[in-house]
Amino acid sequence: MTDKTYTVEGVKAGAPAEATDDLIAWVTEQANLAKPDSIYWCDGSDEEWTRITDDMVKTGMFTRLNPEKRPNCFLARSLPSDVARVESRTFICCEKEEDAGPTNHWADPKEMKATLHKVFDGAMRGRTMFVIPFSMGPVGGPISQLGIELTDSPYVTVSMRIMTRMGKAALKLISEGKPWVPALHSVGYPLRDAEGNTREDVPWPCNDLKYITHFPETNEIISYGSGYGGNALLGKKCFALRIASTMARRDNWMAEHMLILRLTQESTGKQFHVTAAFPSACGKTNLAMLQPTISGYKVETVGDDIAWMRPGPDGTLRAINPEAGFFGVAPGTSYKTNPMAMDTMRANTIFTNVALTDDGDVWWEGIDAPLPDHLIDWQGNDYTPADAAAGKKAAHPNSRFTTPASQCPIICPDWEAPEGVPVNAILFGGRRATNVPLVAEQYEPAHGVFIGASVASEVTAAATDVKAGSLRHDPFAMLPFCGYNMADYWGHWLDMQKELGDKFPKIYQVNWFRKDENGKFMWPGYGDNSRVLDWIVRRADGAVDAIDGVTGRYPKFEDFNLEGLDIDKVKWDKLFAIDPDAWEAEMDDTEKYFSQFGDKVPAAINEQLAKFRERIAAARKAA
Ligand code: GTP
Ligand code: SPV
Ligand code: MN
Repeated sequence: MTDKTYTVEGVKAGAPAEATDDLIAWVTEQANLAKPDSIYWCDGSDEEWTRITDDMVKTGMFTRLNPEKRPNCFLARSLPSDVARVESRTFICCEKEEDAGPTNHWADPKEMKATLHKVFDGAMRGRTMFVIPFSMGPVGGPISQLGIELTDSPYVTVSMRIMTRMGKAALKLISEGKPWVPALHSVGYPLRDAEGNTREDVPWPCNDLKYITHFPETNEIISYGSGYGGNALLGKKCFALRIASTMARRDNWMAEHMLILRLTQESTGKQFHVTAAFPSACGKTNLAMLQPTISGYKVETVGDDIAWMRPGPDGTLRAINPEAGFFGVAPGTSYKTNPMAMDTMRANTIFTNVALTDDGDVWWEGIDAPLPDHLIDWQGNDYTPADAAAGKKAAHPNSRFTTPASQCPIICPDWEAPEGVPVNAILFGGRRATNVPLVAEQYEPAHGVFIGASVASEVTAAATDVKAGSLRHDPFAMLPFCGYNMADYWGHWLDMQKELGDKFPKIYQVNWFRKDENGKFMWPGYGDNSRVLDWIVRRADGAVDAIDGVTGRYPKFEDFNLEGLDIDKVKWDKLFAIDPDAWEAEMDDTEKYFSQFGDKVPAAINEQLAKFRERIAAARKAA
């Protein structure tokens, strides 16, 4: 596309006719700094996808999978130093440090821009800079937003084609003057230095020095040094969560780390929409594509990771999925645990850091197929059952599939409805081996916000620099993703509840991960989580009572559908057991956690903490 020409570093470059002068000026400025050899404007076409992926196969960045088993699918292997988000190198750059808050890494915007200017100087030498216009949410929708990512990574470019609405239609809206978020990205591995010395490219270029930076006051994103996931696909966590959460606060909406699903009650045809926030790698994709094990319900997927929610004209809260694809955790995904995800990724999918079978298919720990005699592991080495016996993993624990949402067999017919779906219930969960019961309903709206604010979860492999397995606070599953002060964010939730009144969805705490004294999960999880949804729907209908408890309102054993499960009253009581001492300790810890936010903690949240302590005291007395 070379309808317009302009000059970069004294060299003529082209742009499509829709590119405005402002946009060309911005692209030119970044190109003069990063100094790519060429600039390519993406149109989002199939032909473009084929050309770029063919090229990547030629250069060795991609391995083409067996076209008979996985048509139009590719495998990428990253470096061990670049396998997940790096929270310690993620920065919120705003004028006042307190606006980033104690849970974010803060940097002064001017100083950070100066630092980035240095590392970006010449960062793209020897490479192509891709210009990626994209829409988060259906193009032109009232809740949707536009952006442009500049990147020197073809991997990022083709991934953005799956994860966002990328190309011509988004550019057209930008050319008409719609606001857009600039997002600059480089892997930080130029192929030539300032003196003209060259080096060969590598299959996974990146840099040991990494910066993932956000400027919420000017809606800008700049990312350097990583090519992986949320560090590099800037529409996802950087835009749709960190920048969008600050936009949402200013503009009265919500940007959340949540899946969205539709549950249809087959007997009545009634639809019920649920959103759920769980920390990274804690089961959002699984729940979003749930196959109910009880009869009478159908689940359809709207989104698996991010929800943008706005009050609709009828006063209900409406949610859209701003993404167009799923970037899902591969290990543990199988026809047993998530058949719909397995079917989604049969074609047109990018696999990153999974193992390769001798017949050109993929393999990972927990997939249906047994461990073959030979594999190529995620680092490109031979892998045999002896390696497995030695405890080595064939696929990286944070290996992922990048796949179009439209291919999901149970994608909701309204998943692209521009005005979103009305939300009826909101779930918060995490991996909790102890303390937290299977399900609890809020006592009142502020209690719901308290439930979100006090989420803690065992850390997974989704970030490289946090100790896996340890328990950490992850309020609203937004700890790594909130673009402003976390306590102000709780205040924003309380404000939204006030605005919507009775229409604001009821909040539930769930935990699929409680373990017994032998370290075994007590709840079967997966498809059986439909039983929890069933109870929530019947609560909404006013069809069942609940029992008031310490953490919230619990189902009665006799009301809950346990048909076909090996769960008697004894086991059930263990799933809901409350140890007052353990909860006292947990509340002490929560209070200490809250105290770092000082007087920013909303009064309503401190009140909920006090009420919680009263309920513990009452439980002690009753015991
Ligand atoms: P991000 O994409 O990182 O935000 O995470 P996610 O929340 O979408 O994670 P995902 O659904 O991919 O989580 C996968 C992990 O959760 C796998 O290890 C699953 O086996 C596990 N998991 C999901 N649902 C359940 C469940 O109901 N019970 C148990 N025990 N494990 C589950
Ligand atoms: C998460 O870590 O919550 C993810 C994966 O969804 S990434 O996009 O890499 O952040
Ligand atoms: Mn996520």
